[in-house]
This record gives sequence, C-alpha cells and structure tokens, in this order.
Amino acid sequence: MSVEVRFPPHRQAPEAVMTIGGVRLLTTVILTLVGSSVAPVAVATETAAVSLTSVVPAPVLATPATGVTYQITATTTIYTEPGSPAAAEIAGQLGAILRRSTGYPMPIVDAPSGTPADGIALLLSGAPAGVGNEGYQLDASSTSIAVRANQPAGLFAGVQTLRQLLPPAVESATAQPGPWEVAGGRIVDYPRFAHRGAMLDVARHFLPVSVVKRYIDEIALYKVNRLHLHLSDDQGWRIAVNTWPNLAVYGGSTQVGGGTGGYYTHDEYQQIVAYAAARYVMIVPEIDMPGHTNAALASYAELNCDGVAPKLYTGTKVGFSSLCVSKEITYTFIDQVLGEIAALTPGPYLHLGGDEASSTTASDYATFMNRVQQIVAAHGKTVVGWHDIVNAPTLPSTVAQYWGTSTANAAVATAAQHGTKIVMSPANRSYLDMKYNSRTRLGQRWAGFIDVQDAYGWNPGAYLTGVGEASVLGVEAPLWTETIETVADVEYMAFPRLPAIAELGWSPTSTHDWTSFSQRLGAQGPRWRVMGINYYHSTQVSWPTAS
Ligand code: TNX
Repeated sequence: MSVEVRFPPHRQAPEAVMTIGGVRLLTTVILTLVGSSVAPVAVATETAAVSLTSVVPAPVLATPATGVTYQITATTTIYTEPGSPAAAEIAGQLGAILRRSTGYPMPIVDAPSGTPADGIALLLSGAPAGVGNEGYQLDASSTSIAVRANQPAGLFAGVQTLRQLLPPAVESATAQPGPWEVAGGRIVDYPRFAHRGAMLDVARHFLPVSVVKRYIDEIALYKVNRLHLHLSDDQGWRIAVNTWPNLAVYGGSTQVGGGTGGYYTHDEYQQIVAYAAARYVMIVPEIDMPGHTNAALASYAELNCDGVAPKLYTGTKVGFSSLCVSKEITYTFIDQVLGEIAALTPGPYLHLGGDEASSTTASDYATFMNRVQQIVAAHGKTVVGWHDIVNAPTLPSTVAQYWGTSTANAAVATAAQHGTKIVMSPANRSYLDMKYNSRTRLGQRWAGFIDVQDAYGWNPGAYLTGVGEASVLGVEAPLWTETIETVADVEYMAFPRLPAIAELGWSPTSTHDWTSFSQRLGAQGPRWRVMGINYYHSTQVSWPTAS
C-alpha cells in the first residue's frame, strides 16, 4: 500500500490517495492509517518528549517518527532565512523564549544552503504550496528541526507549534534544568478559516496597554490572528481623537462602577498595532454606533438631537443611547473620528458596531448605516458590523458578525446568500463573558452558561441555517467587560475557552473530537501555570497534577 497526501486549495482536510492492490482510494485523512509507514494520528501517544499530537489547535496532519527525538542543547543554533527581516524577527522571538528558560546562548545566524546540523531552522522555502500563507511544515529529526513556510505568518505559526512541542518549562522566565526534547516527526498544518479572532471590550472597563499586549501574546500562541478592540461604548471612549478631544478626555474618564477609566493615545494605539503585527495579529478597531454612544453624546452636546449632553454613564444597561441620525454634524463627526482611526490602523477593517440600536428607529438605522458604510469606504476600509447591520442596506464587502443565540436567523441567512461574509460569534458558544456555571463569580448569564465543552462543541461552518462554510470568514471569541476588571479576570474567562474557539477556527473538521481536544487542552494546564495564566480549572478537563 502506498499513501500520498494531497493538499486541496483551501479549508479542507488533506486527502490521502491510498493505493491498495492497484486501486486508488481517495479519503480524507482522519485517524491512524494502520500498518502504513505514514501514520497521521489525532490521538496522543505517550513518549518521553511531548507528543506531536498534543498541539492546540490540532494540526492538519501530525506524523510521529517513532523513536526519534531532537534535543536542544547548549550548542544549538537557530538558523534563519537569509535576507528576510521578518524571519529574523521570528527567530529572535523564539531565541528570546529559549534563552530565558534553557539558559543556553541560542545564537541566530543565516541558514546555510543544505540541511543545517544541530539546529532549528526557520525557512521560507521548501514548504508545500498547499499550506498557503499562514501554514507551515515542521520536521523534527534527531539532528535538526526545520520549520518551512511560504510566508512569515506561517513561520510564526510553526514556532507557536514548536513551543508546544517542548516541555512546559520552556515558557519559564528563569533558567530551568531541561532536558529540552522534541519528539521526531512531521507536522503539516494550515488554517481552516482566515478570521480567527478574539475581542476585548476596553470600554466597559478600561484595560491598559500592558494587559492588551499580554493578551495578544496569549492568543497568538493559539494561532488567533485578529484582535477586535471594542473602543467605545456608553460607559467610556477609549481612543484619543485629535479633532474631538473631549471624547477621550471627558468621555474616557469613567467606566462601569465609576472608576477613572482611561484611553489610548495615538502613540499607545500604534504600539498595540505594532505589537500585534509582530505576532501576526491584525487589530480590528470598533467604534460602536449609532447606539452604545452615551460617552460621545456626553462629551459633545451638539451630537444630541436636543442639543443637551447627557451625564456620563457607569451602569450596565444597553440600548438607551443614539447618535442623532438627522443632524449633518453627526456625519462630520463620524468622518473625522473614523478618518483618524483609519490612518492609525494598517488592517483593512473598521468595525462599526451597529448592535442593540433600540433607541434608533428601523428606518433611521437603515439611513444611518447606509451612509456610514460609505464613509468607511471613502477612508479605504472595509466595514464589519454586528449582525444587526444586515437590517440596513450593506455594501457587498461588509462583513457581519453573528452574535445571536439561535441557530436560525433569516436575515443573516439571506445576507449570506447574497454574498455577505459572516464572522461567527454565537453568544451561547463563544462569549467569554458568560459564566462557566452558576458558581462562576465573574461574568453574565443572559446567553446561558458556557463550559469548555459548549465552547468547543459546534461547527462554525454549519451552525447557522443557510450560512454554509463558504460564507463563513471565521470565528471570534468576544470578551465583554461589564464584570471584568483585571488581567486575572480576563485570563480566568478566556482560559480554557479561548483555545477551544481558536481550534474551531484553525483545525479541519476531521480533527474535531472532544476526547482528543480535552486531553490536549489538559496538557496546556502546566504551560499556563508556568506562564502565570489564571485559568479556570474546568471539571470537564483532566488537568495534570500540580497544574
Ligand atoms: C450584548 S453582543 C452586547 C454588549 C454586551 C454583551 C454582554 C453585542 C453585540 N452587544 O453590549 O456587553 O451583550 O454579554
């Protein structure tokens, strides 16, 4: 029998063409091909080194080489693709992690031609074309590790996998004893969806730059490539706008519960954008409108239909505020605000919110959303809106983010059938602010309790009736912060559910299996402990002792 693995152009599991007795069978690779020299497996096999099949999100294909182990030692060199500053930066990131925890020098040098010995090579050549722009191939032999990708994003993803193949102590901030072994074999891997997102609501409670950076590091480890920042809401405006300075200075001066709030200066926002970009995470900024705008309305009386500024708001109600749809100054305001944010944001998207506009009439909502989408387009950006936006005329490029709790939404299905792309964030599956259960101290319960099996147990490509895989741009896990105040709170709600959503976004459906996932997730516990991540020890997962 021979096995040849093929990579379809996108979003599908690789297919194995098996030739048995001259008959060619085409099958999707799912589990072990018994008796074959190539054995793609989805279930962990125990070896001394961390198993190749323990990675989260599950790789497309993992082929252990039995009995082969690579070991990082004091003489290990990191080789990087010559002439690629991006590869050199990724090598630098890997080197920094390894230097801290191994205590070894880990020099970084240009890769020579040919296969380097005793080294870890990050190469922009030799990857299968089928792994695309974000995929990679990782080969571990007894003498070398080679991560090969077509683009730097793929190298970065491969390095995140390599981190997980090393013992948890590799994440330590201080030198540890080792040994630093990697199980031999090959991983070939690429994402199912383009959009693998997380969202932070920095409006209800302000989160400083340091917390956002830490979260970027945490999500990037799970191959999440979008961070949506909810930058404005009734309770606070969180980004400086030079043309409307009171937005941040006054509108940003409080938060839920009445704390002092805060906002990002342009320089700080750009620091976040750059930090994210170096981890292959795109920032998607959201200015919510026409509802969720009390902080703006309180900052500028002229934005109100009656010309009277409301008080700042520190409660948690929704749906009571609206920009004045009939006033021309509203559109000047939006044009100037979005113009500044567009100029600071390299990514293609501006998120307009558009949710829960219950103080705006349906016809005003349609008029307003129609006009603001043109404003975004004039700034060269693509609109994202919460799925309520499909109740207005949408541009063909507008992306709708589904946040409902039902598996049927006729308006969203119709939009999808007309070509609108959908980001899936069903509130009863992906909302990281929902409580795990009735005993969870933090969070809300309006969309139900979500333990990690609920977060994992759905298929984004077949969840909403009439919204098939081809209409789905990806998934996103939002964290609303009405009850969330600190980095420890953020981590408690995000871990372990964020990695579940990340896996739905990255891994092919053929790998979807709760038993396998819960085992692989449990293996992350000791890593999170070393990293100081305050995670929820869900009883649905068996966590190794002392993690
Ligand atoms: C609904 S989801 C909201 C937010 C709240 C969240 C709390 C959505 C688009 N709007 O305003 O923060 O529920 O779970």
